[in-house]
This record gives sequence, structure tokens and C-alpha cells, in this order.
Amino acid sequence: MVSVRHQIVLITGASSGIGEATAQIFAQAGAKLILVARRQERLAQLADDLNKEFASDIHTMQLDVRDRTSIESALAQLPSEFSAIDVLINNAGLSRGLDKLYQGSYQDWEEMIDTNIKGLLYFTRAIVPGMVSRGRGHVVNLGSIAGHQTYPNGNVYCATKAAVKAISEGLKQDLLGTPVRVTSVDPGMVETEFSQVRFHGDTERGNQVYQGLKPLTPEDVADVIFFCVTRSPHVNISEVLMMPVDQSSSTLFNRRG
Ligand code: NDP
Ligand code: 8X3
Repeated sequence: MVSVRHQIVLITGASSGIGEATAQIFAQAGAKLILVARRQERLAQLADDLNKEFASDIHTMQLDVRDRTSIESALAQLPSEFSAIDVLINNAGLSRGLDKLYQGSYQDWEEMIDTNIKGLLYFTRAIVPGMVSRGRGHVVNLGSIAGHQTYPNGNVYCATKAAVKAISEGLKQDLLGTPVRVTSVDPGMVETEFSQVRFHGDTERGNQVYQGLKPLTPEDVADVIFFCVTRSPHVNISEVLMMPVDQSSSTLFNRRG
């Protein structure tokens, strides 16, 4: 196992769910963190908690990952002790709506495409050249079972995660000959704020998604991300498809009523 102590790890979407749990596990292992999200008060609270618990060195960035200019300028202004990023975790993402394609909302589509695909590309394009020139680095993308199997009404969200799968494979090919690693971690159902966001804050509908089964926790996914990053430098875990025992495909669940 390779130590991440003093390594610089940038996590997008660290204000909630999988990103927050990932920040926790890397902080515990002594990494220096750059935490990105729009909700600065959540990032500040998390940074404060991790600092108290693990004496973590943390820089927060209040950013919308859809805004390329802000990303470039925030990265250019990083304090020098945070600028040589070792690990990029492209986690920020969301689903909006669960509608038939021919009845879908343009606004929902644009938000998903701009966040899940373009946001991930902007961070990758800005950070990977430094990894290549320093001769070390690891990019972890959050894909999904939805990128492997399209489900009814999932259309555009599933397409964004299929794009993440293609981008992860393409990046790995383009980095061949460098020591920079690429991993796609593709979970099934994880209980986070994901379903609240999908249904635009309809809590009752959001909670129904997890009823009668035991979903993955954000910590389960963070654990796998940490495992991938801490393998020996010659090992590249390219793709991990993980799901709860109560799930066997994007549409098949064991619900106990
Ligand atoms: P959450 O809703 O709990 O967390 C999503 C995170 O993404 C938040 O921190 C949010 O921060 C951030 N985010 C969303 N939009 C933007 C934006 N425009 N700019 C910056 N940050 C943004 O969901 P999860 O933890 O479940 O989701 C994390 C990733 O995991 C996503 O890519 C999702 O697609 C993927 N995933 C989730 C699964 C699940 O079942 N939950 C399964 C498979 C994959 P803020 O709102 O503060 O900006
Ligand atoms: C999130 C998992 O199946 O709800 O990517 O789309 S799913």
C-alpha cells in the first residue's frame, strides 16, 4: 500500500455524500486536501471538523464546476503548497428528473451535461498536464452503473455517465507512457442527497428510492476510491463496478416491502 500522507488530493463535490466521505478517509490518512463545491459554508464546516480531528491541511474552493473561467483562475491562484496536485477526484455530479426523453426538460439536460461531463473535463484538462510534467498523479472519475446500463427514464443522466466511462478509457489511453493513473469508480445505489437533488427537493419521492433495501453508504464508495489510489504505483485499477447486495442491475432490486 502506498501512503497518501502529505499528498495533495483535490475532490470536487466535497460538500455532501461520496465527496464528503472521500475527504474524510483521505484526511484521516494524512493527505492535504483541496475541497471544491458551490456550498462554501458546508466546505468550511467540513474543513473545520477535519482540521480538529486529524490536524488536516485544507484549502476550500467555492466553485461551480460548470464555470471553466472560474476553475482556471482558482487553480492559478492556489497557494504554492497546494499547487502540485497528486490526486484529482472528479466526483461532483447530479441527476435531474426521471422523465421520458421526449418529455424531458432542456434545463435538466443542460445542468447534467454541463456538470457531469464538461465540469469533469475542465478539471482534467487543467490539472493533468502538471501531473504529466511532474511524473506522478492519479485521476479518479465517479461514473455509475448508469453508464453501463441505461434504465427507463434515465436517458440523459445515463448518457452523461456513459460519457464519463468513455472519457476515463480515453484518458487512460492518452496517458500511456506516463506514470499517471486513471480509475473510474462506478457505483449502483448509494444513499446520499442524490435522489433529493434528482427530484428537485421532493423529499418523499427521494426517500422512496431507498425503501425496503440496504443501499451502499458514501463511506463504502470512499473506501474503494482510497483502495484504488493506494495501490502500488505500477498498478492501475481502471474500473470498479460496485453495487449493494440488494441490487443486481440498474433496474433489479431486492425490496423487502
Ligand atoms: P450528492 O448530491 O450527495 O453530492 C453531489 C456533490 O456534487 C455535492 O457536493 C454538490 O455540491 C456537488 N455538485 C453538484 N453540482 C455541482 C456544481 N455545478 N459545481 C460544483 N459542485 C457541484 O450526491 P452523491 O454523493 O451521490 O454524488 C457524487 C457523485 O457520485 C456524482 O457524480 C453522482 O453522479 C455519482 N453517483 C452517485 C450514485 C448514488 O446512487 N448516489 C451512484 C453512482 C454514481 P454543491 O451542491 O455544494 O455544489
Ligand atoms: C446513480 C445510480 O442507478 O440511481 O448514478 O442512476 S442510479
